[in-house]
Amino acid sequence: MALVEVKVPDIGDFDEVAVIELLVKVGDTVKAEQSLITVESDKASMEIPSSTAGVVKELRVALGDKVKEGSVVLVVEAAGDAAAPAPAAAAAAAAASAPVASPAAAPAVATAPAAAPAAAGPVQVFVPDIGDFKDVAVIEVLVKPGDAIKVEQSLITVESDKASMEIPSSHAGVLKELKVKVGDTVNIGDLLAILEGAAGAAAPTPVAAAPAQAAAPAAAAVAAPAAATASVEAAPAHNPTGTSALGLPHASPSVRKFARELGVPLAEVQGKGPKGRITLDDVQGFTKSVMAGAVQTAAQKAKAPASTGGGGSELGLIPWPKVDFAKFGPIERKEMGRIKKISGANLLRNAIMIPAVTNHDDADITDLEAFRVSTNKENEKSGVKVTMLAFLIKACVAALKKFPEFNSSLDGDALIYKQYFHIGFAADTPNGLVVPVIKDADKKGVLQISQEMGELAKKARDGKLGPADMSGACFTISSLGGIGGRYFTPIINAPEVAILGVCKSNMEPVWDGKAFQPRLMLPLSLTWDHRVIDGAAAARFNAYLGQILGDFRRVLL
Ligand code: CAO
Repeated sequence: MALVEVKVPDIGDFDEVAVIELLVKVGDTVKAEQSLITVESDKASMEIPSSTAGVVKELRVALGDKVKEGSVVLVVEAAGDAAAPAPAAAAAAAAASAPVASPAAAPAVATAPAAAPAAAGPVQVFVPDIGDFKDVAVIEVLVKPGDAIKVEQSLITVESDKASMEIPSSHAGVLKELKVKVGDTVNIGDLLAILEGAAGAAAPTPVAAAPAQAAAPAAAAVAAPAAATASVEAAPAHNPTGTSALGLPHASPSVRKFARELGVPLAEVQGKGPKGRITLDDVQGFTKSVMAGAVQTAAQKAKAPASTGGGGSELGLIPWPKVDFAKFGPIERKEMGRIKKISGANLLRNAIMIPAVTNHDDADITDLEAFRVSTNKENEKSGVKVTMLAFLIKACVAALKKFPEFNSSLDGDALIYKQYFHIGFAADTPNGLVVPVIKDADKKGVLQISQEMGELAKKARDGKLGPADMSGACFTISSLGGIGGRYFTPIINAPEVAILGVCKSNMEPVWDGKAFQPRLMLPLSLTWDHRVIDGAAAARFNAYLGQILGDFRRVLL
């Protein structure tokens, strides 16, 4: 069994390109033509194939090493005599099959549109010699009609299974027409673009093809300067974003192809290779994570409902737990109703997007409750019951007038101050939570508000509220007073900037300076948007509400 040194074939001007990926390791059995390493410049990446089949005995390059034509990549114990060409022959064979242009490229350069000194009219730009590549796919278009194009500026990116490269313009000028699009396949001599006002030209050298052209004396004179520049910048730049200079994710052509076949969005794969490069393992790992539900692609997230079951990972949160509840006991699954789904999505957005703070306070409503009870007694026959919530609505209107930022909404960097006073109130219905709105509460008395509330609450329970009944609120009150509880933290009903939560009043001993007095205390919980309201203003708002509820005559002031 012969030991064969596999060398970097003719990569022409790609002098000292960096090894960015090792695709095999010692002990691996490799086939002839199998890719061994990936090298990369800023405009092309390519895989270097094996010239012979056999078992890898020794790796002579490491990641980050610079290689050039003739550098020994590894030593292979050849599988058989026939497959063990002499080192020189191996290099030649590799050169012929390598994903770079073969020496045959030279004539093409000579026949490609030659330098067109100061051409004034339209100039055609053709696909130059791209060596052994046939029917390569256009994977990216880098320019658009109207762009001012410089000589050597990359126009498109093409990719085969072993290399990707940018095709530069042979001329400068304004791009009049691009003759290819993503998905097209191109070959040497295909018309690529038409430029206008073209002036000055360079050799039409696709970067990866340039080396071979440079190897041909006729081409060297024209092609060398630009191609040499490209290869000097060959080392893959540090790119913490994991994208190449092209804006493409760093990945070798074969990895790109693999990802395409699986439909993996490469831009979403975290590269764990050197300098964030995406490896085959990364693509496989990403695919497994998506299949296991641990990761969602951007497309999946876009489709997921903004509810507990679907969203979350876009915020960097761990996925919602999936539990087989039936394992623990009998269950019944019921779809949520329409209102719950809609209000759930709104609540989630508001809870996440608003920097909300809640202030808790108590209001002494002893006298107000006595007044309410006596009023209801007097009005017993009218059929309208005055509720505590109606007083609260009036009290809130007074507080909104005194603290106008509570009656505002955010609009970008501006605040919209409303000069009307529409107050929403949360109503519990068999179908879920709805928020009917008392319009122009500042212009209505407590009796009228009580009556309207009763009507709206009935409509809500009957599922008959229309959009007009539920729109336009400036501020919302959520009262659990008829049910119980001490305090809670209501969620702001965007685009409002505050909400008042009210719980059940209780008789409590309150110190009056001399003795404890039994007073009816109403727990208030004011949640406010900290982008608009400060804590001091919130405390003042609550204190003012307390004063009004303690002595309702203040509403008249
Ligand atoms: N403290 C003590 N008792 C109170 C009270 C309070 N803060 N508020 C109301 N009560 C009493 C009422 O006086 C009434 O008693 P009586 O029947 O003896 O007169 C009883 O509780 C029932 O009141 P109510 O709830 O029917 O009337 P309301 O005006 O207080 O509320 C409405 C109307 C529609 C807001 C209410 O029915 C409702 O749906 N509340 C739930 C709101 C809600 O779900 N909020 C949570 C949103 S966040 O998930």
